[in-house]
Amino acid sequence: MIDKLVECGQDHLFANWPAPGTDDDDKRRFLAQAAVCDAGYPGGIAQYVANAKKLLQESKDGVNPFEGWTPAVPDGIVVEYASKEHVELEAEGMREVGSACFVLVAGGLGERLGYSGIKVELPCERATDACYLQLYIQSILALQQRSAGEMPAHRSAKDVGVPLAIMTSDDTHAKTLDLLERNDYFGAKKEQVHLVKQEKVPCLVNNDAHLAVKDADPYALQTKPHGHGDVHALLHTSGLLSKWSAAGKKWVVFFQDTNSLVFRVVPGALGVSKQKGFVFNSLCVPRKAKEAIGAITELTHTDGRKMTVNVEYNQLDPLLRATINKDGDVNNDKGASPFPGNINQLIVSLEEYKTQLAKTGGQIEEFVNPKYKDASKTAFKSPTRLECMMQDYPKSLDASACVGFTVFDNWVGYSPVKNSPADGVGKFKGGNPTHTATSGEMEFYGCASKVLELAGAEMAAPIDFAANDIVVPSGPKVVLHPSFACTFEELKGKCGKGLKVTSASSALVVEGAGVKIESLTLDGALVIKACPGAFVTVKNLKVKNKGWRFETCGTDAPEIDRLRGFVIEKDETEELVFDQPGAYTVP
Ligand code: UGB
Repeated sequence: MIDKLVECGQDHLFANWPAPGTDDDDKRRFLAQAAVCDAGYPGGIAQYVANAKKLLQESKDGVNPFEGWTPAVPDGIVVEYASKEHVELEAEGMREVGSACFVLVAGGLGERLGYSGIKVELPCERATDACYLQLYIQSILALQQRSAGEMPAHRSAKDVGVPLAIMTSDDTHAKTLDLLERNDYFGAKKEQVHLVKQEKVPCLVNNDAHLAVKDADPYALQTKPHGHGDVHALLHTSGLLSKWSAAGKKWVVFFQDTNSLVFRVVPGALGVSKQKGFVFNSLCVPRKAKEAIGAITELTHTDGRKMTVNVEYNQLDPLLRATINKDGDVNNDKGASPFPGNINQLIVSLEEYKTQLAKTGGQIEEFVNPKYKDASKTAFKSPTRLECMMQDYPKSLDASACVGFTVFDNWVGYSPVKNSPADGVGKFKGGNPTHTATSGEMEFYGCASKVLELAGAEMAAPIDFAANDIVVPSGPKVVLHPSFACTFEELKGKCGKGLKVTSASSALVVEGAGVKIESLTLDGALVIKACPGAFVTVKNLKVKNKGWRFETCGTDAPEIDRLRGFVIEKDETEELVFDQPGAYTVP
């Protein structure tokens, strides 16, 4: 390890080492850490240092990564939720879902949110308190259950159904594993869930890519996360892709740690991938100018090359200013950026993906973002590191590869929880989505309510609700458990016309594939739960009770409540629980 480091110009690391016999255990500890970094990076530390020197030089020289490229608004597939086209796409997607594998990237610390735990353990709503990981796993299990007849024909007895891989990091691994173990994997088989851990990369102190040691410990390298792009190399090196391919799987669906709506759009988007033959399909939503989501952009080079890729939010403005719009990243007359926003829900075709990764080892184009002390660009304010992003995968593909994107509306596809209450206030004042725990919870209910409305239900209109100094629309608090319905058509067959929710303060929770609501008038709180095998028809039911109150809470409340700024007081709830299989009619 010492030879390796010296060969790539890291002599400084050993300059102050005392003579043999002194600090030997610390020296071994240092080399063990270096060996982990070496093994965790494709090509090892020497390759990392070589890549870093090149990128740091380019950064110093002010090389524009988009030199020669001109952006344009790309054409994609725009899907209107609940339209005839969408219903057909969902049907197509559901035929594919048994051949899908899911990958959750959850190695990020979520510094912007300021939560002390891991993001996937946060409840996405307080009505049932289901956390993100629970919602995701139960959504996958619901899809798996619907697709039982569509599983690859040659699957082996060992096949555990629709698999989920979770990329963790040192910051999130132990807590993620603990969350799964404590909750019995939320109903999934243990062998169905695979944890792959990304390693951090060494920090760099100068343009020669000298590695940094910690101020307080000269025998420890300073390291930082390398970005979500690591997921590709990890899926390759862990052998998961080969395993999934051997099990007859065809698609890999990537998603992020806190988007409670993602599974509403997965079946339709999978249908698009299948129908269009996309080897790479990014899910998008309309984007507001300057919103912190990447922009899908068509780039054309002066030499004739063309590609449709994500341009990250911090790069879009300078690129537009330097090329087609002196005002940069601004809204059009419809109040939106003309470029669709990448929500990093990606669907790739497994065979092509596996073949491509076998060629590249999963290496993704990297970037470096040093903060210089002064114009000489020789010293950094603090050590920097190389980073990579998972959405940059198509940059490694041939121009002939069938790469596309699918746009859904924000209300149905995208509601992340990324920002602290304080940052949320700034975004709210600027007229932008806040992406806070407050908006995340209300948008989750709002989406379910709107889907019911599209299915024919009469839902009370939302009213304004203020918490944590932001105002969000708050209609009926609807939670449709993943087991209830996977597609719009399935949902419409179970609930729609005949449902009337008369007050915005009402709450409706429905769990179980066997529930069917033929006619119900609700003014208050109603929870219906049916176990597998219980078929419950709700007919001519009227529920009126005191229901639930959403009350704002103070800064002395527990952290999870403080993040959203409110608590639920459940004054009165009608509960219909069916825990034995059978056929029931209510009342
Ligand atoms: N993540 C990891 O697993 N490992 C890491 O090292 C870093 C992150 P952020 P970001 O949809 O809202 C992305 O930090 O990077 C996981 C896209 O780049 O929440 O600012 C982490 O746990 C952007 O184009 O997002 O922006 C989380 O699940 C846009 O799509 C995920 O990676 C934006 O997300 C994203 O990490 C968005």
